[in-house]
Amino acid sequence: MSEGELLDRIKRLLADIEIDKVKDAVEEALKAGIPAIRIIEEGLAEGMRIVGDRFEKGEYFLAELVAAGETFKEAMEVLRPKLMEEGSTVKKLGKVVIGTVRGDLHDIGKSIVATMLESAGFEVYDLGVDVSPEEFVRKAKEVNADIVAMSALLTTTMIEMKNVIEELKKAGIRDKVKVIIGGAPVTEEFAKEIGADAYAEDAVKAVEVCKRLVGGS
Ligand code: B12
Repeated sequence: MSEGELLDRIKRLLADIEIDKVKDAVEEALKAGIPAIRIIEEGLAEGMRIVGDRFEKGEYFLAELVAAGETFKEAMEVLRPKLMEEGSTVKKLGKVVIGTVRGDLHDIGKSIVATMLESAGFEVYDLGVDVSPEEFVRKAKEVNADIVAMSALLTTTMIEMKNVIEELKKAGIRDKVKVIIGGAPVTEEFAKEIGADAYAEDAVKAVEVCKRLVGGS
């Protein structure tokens, strides 16, 4: 099978919730020499997009969302060490506090961004999901963060990003940290509107933008 066919197969298997076959297909793609980040972005994430669309159309239900989420996470266990190998961990670029905002439990994309930043040389503090503005601020202060990175997948929780920025202002550290936001419903315009410093649409761009934010490239 060609690289394109292998990636397409992963996409299709995840989209069709063929859970048992996804991990094997991922391992096969790795054996074929496809970089982990391409397997994630062009295989798994594409498949996940289809799952989301089918859910929206009423063709899939919550059970399918859960199964696809779990499968993605299992595949990430195989891919995470490879992602770390593919990055350069030589110099420390800066400290990033990352989390999914309050009320939001989606963590797959956020965790990919966290792993990519770590493999690129950032020191990453991952606060997990459902993170309150106070928790973001507490951690940013504690570790003297350079960047606060927030993820939201629900239109209803995007507003929490603004609350975190307000909390950073209240704590008097807004000018000491850069704020980057992301997640499927988030846009560049929204970032501007709430006063964030940056937005990135995927994990590869997130690394580029974070390097720029700390003056690294
Ligand atoms: C898997 C999934 C779930 C899983 C999550 C499992 C987990 N551990 O994360 C479960 C089943 C738990 C779930 C629950 C729900 N979900 Co859901 N879910 C999804 C789904 C299908 C995929 C999300 C995903 O993981 N994508 C794959 C990753 C790789 O992509 P990503 O998250 O977008 O991340 C990339 C970029 O966005 C970016 N990025 C992400 N974070 C960050 C952060 C920074 C700083 C930067 C720079 C970049 C960045 O980089 C990532 C990598 O490239 C989406 C559909 C979709 N199209 O997004 C719906 C979706 C987000 N869910 C939805 C809904 C409605 C729900 C529920 C309310 C369902 C329900 N009735 O209970 C609950 C809410 C629970 C909660 N309180 O959070 C809706 C949201 C609609 C809306 N407009 O708000 C969606 C869009 C589905 C749909 N089309 O209707 N869900």
